[in-house]
Amino acid sequence: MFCSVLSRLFTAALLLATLSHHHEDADFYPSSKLRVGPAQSLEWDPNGYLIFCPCMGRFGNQAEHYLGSLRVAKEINRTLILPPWRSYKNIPFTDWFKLEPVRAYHRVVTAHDFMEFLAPEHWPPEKRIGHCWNFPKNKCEMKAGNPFGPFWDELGIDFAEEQNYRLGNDMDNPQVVREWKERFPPDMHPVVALKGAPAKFPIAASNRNIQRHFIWSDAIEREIKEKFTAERPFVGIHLRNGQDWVNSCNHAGDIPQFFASPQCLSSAQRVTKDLCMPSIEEIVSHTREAVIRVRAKTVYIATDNNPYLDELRAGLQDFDDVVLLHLNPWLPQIDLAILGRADHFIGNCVSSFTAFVKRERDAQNRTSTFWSFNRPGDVSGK
Ligand SMILES: Nc1nc2c(ncn2[C@@H]2O[C@H](COP(=O)(O)OP(=O)(O)O)[C@@H](O)[C@H]2O)c(=O)[nH]1
Ligand SMILES: [Mg+2]
Repeated sequence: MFCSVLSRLFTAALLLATLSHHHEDADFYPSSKLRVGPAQSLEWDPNGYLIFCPCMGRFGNQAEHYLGSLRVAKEINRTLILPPWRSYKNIPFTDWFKLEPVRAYHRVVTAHDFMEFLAPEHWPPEKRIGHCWNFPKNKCEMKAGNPFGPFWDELGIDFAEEQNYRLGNDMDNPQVVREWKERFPPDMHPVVALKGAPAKFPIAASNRNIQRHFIWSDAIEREIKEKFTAERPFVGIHLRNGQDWVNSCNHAGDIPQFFASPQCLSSAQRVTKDLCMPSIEEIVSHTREAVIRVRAKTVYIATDNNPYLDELRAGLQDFDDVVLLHLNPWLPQIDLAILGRADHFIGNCVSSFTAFVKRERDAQNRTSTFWSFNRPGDVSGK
């Protein structure tokens, strides 16, 4: 029995070896293919546009800002120019997500289409105003430093002028919405370009369900179909434990809120170190419980650092037909998309990477639990 687990692990390790090398971007990114015109003719929106730089943090943080900004655009009735995601370079929105489902929420146009088809006539260089929150108290400098400079540079945008704005981001408050409209009338400000997202991190609870409009692109679907061939049912687990996380969690004891923690904690509860950094005993026993509950054939392990393969193998050795799979994909979005479709998901309540998966699963009515917080039995029948 142990041998069979070993051989399966060996297969998983082989998979790991073949999948973790970095592809040439051109193999994957649809945007690197020949560009074609927009799917529909682009008409200028007299209600104006909004664009921001998703310049804070990595994907999980950016996604929360993105959802919040979509809500702002909808409330102030401007078309959202979908900014590229910011990694080591700009990644067009449509490389990772479909456009049409977002359109079902609100009017949007990709930044590339906007710059190619609308900006030359309607937003010429001399009219490009950048807006910073609470400037001039702080310096504005729309393009100072990384990622700000490269983000706008890659879109071909320089600013002729910089202006101050000081508005709230609570879109549940009609007064805040009114103030936005007063500050930015569309005839004076056809395009509002913001240095940062007009949204909270962590995401406002009322904006979480906007995630149902984020559907993985065909390119991501193809990658998954090719690479994730494990047997179902499967349990997906997210182990956030890189050095940056270990350092952060040292500050996480007995505080009311930390990063994405409101996704599981009420304001009356407190963050604990275990919530941020679960023990190996918790990881093993929680995973075991999920395996039993969904009768899993596979445990899919996603992590930024240590997959704890040895510990999980030892802890699950009595389940002789359960395969541990750790693909370590070159693109974190592959992990996100796979975790999204697990039969049960266990994540880290403090992590915004987990939060992305949790929101997607909630939209699909799939069960999720958090390390050191709850157990599969608590969320059954959902
Ligand atoms: N491939 C992969 N990358 C991860 C995983 N967890 C974290 N990362 C990487 O670490 C980053 C963490 O930053 P962020 O997304 O802001 O989430 P947070 O820091 O956990 O709130 C991610 O964007 C990924 O680049 C994982 O399970 N798989
Ligand atoms: Mg982060």
